[in-house]
Formats: sequence, structure tokens, C-alpha cells
Amino acid sequence: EDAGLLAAFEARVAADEFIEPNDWMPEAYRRTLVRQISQHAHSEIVGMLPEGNWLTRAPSLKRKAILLAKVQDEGGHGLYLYCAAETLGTSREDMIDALHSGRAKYSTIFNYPTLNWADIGAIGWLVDGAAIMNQVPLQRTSYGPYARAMVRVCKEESFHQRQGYDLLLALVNGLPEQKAMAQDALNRWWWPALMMFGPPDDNSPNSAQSIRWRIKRETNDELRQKFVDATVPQAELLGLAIPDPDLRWNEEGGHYDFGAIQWDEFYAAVRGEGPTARERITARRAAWDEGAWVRDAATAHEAKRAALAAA
Ligand code: FAQ
Repeated sequence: EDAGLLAAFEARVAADEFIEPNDWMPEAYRRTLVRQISQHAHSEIVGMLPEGNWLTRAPSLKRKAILLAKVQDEGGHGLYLYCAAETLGTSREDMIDALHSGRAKYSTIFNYPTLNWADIGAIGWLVDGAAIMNQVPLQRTSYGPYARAMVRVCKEESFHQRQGYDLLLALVNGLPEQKAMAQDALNRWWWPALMMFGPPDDNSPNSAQSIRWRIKRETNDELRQKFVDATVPQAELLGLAIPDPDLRWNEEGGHYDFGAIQWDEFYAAVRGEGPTARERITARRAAWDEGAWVRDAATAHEAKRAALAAA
């Protein structure tokens, strides 16, 4: 690759300019973006499944309408992100095939099951809360189409986080059994939410280069710490206990210290081990196959339109 082009590219990144689809970029930068953006898109789409599971069992019309809107938003986020990745020269079919064949990852968090209604609250509060913490800095990521997609995504995620917290507030102010459901959901979702930020910085192979290229603006550990610090007071307000005996305020550091994360569990979830992961990919493949007639009809319609236009 031409040294002059590379130097000019790096200078633009260092000056916080956005790189746009037709600009020159190193091949490794393009590959990293396709990897991260497509995996982000897959996470949004697979992420519709655990909550979609509860649409038919929401306890009231109001809760059902809120959840339906949220799950549809996640589908929209996936579509913006696939479009952003397509501007880098990859195709939708390739990305979907990578997901279905297991070549591409999606967030570990969606390999956990949603066992009861309180899980829907915990997902909004913790999973969307973690997603916002990670995505706010991505509004300033160096690739323009990704950064711009993040602006709308973050606004919608804020609504998602609030609806989850509101759902849990209703439960903790209800019957003791309802408060116990909320505590049980927090117990199961807390550690997986911390794992969403990825491996620790000293074990994160992509971080150093992604930070240099300003694809990532903050490291995995920095974002995880910010999430813990923001979330502990929210748990206190709910009257729920975070399931970590080592969690304590560090006066000197001005942050919460927290216990050791079970990284074996994280890597098993990344590898897609366990029944829930198999269920997720089976559901995505079925949705793709059952949607074939829609893609065929759209293609046939476009061919007719083009033929008419040519006539
Ligand atoms: N799960 O070197 P690093 C949402 C992989 S939010 C699975 O640190 P990087 C909203 C990583 O890909 C969730 N794999 O990698 C929602 C890499 O493998 P690779 C989605 C993970 O890229 C809420 C390897 O480990 N958000 O969907 C995970 O620099 C509710 C080494 O890791 C995003 O994707 C993980 N948790 O940093 C939807 C945000 N962590 O690719 C529905 C954008 C790491 O080399 C309902 N992505 N790995 O084969 C990012 O910010 C980054 O890609 C990180 C990972 C921080 C996830």
C-alpha cells in the first residue's frame, strides 16, 4: 500500500475527521470495520429473539405495546448496521451466511435464556444500559456511516433502558414474590452484562489497533468500569442487591471495585456452547428460509419495473 496514502489516512484519523466510503483506507481498517459492524448488526437481530419470546406473554396491553416497539427498534438497528457495513463493499448475503455458518460472532449476552417476565426488565436496564455505554463513544468512531448510525441507535437505546428500569420499579414495588423475581433476574444477568464489554484489555487482541484508528474510542475495561459505576446506584434505588460480594466503593480511585469475572463462561458463550445458542441460530436460519418468498417477490418486482422503464 502506498506510504503516502497511508500517512494521509492516519493524519485524517488523528485530526478526528470522518473516513467516508469512497475514501482510501487500509485493507485491515476495512476488514476490522466489516467484522465489528456486521457482528454488531447480528447482535441486534439475534437480540430480538430473547425478548420476542415474551411478546405473547406480556402482562398488560401497555407492556406489550412497549416491548413490541423495542423489539422492532432492534430490528431497525440491525438494518442500519448492515447498510453501514455494505458501504465497505461486503454484501448482505455474505454477512448473513457468516452468521448462519458460525463464521461471524454475535454478542454473548443473547446466548442466555429469558426465564421470566422480570428478565425483560433486566435486559432493558442492564443489556441496553451496557449497549449505550459502549455505543455513545461509537458516535465518534472514525468511520462516518457507522458513527451516524449510532446517533439514532443511542437515542432509541435510551428509551429501551428506561422501559426496562420502569418495569423493574413496578415489580420491586409490588408483591414480595414480584420483588424476588426482579432480584433473581439481576442475579442471572449481572455477570453476563459485564462480559458484554469483551475480554480484559490485556487479553483483547483487536483493541490496540482499533484504538489507534479511533474505531474504538474507549477500551473494554474502561467502559466496563463506567457501567459498574453508573449501575450500582440504580440497583440501590430499586432496593436490589448486586450479586457480587467483592463489590465496594474505592474512595481513593473514585470508582467501584468489583469481583473477578468468570472468563471461561464468556469464552464458552462466544463459542456458542449450550442449548440457547443452538436455538438462536436455528431460529435465525428458519426466519431466513421462511422469508425467501419475500426476497424473491421483491426481486421479481424490480425486474418487471426495470423492464417497463427500458420499454
Ligand atoms: N460477545 O479484541 P476484542 C446490542 C470477541 S449490544 C461475543 O476485544 P473488539 C443492543 C470479539 O468479536 C451488543 N464476542 O474485540 C441490544 C473478538 O473476536 P473476533 C452488540 C465478543 O472487536 C440490546 C474477540 O472476542 N454491541 O446488541 C464479545 O475490539 C438488547 C476478542 O475481543 C456491539 O457489537 C462479546 N461480548 O471488541 C440488542 C458493539 N466481546 O471478532 C437487543 C460494537 C468480544 O476477532 C436487545 N462492538 N468478543 O473474531 C464493539 O464495541 C467491539 O466489537 C467489542 C469487542 C467491544 C464487542
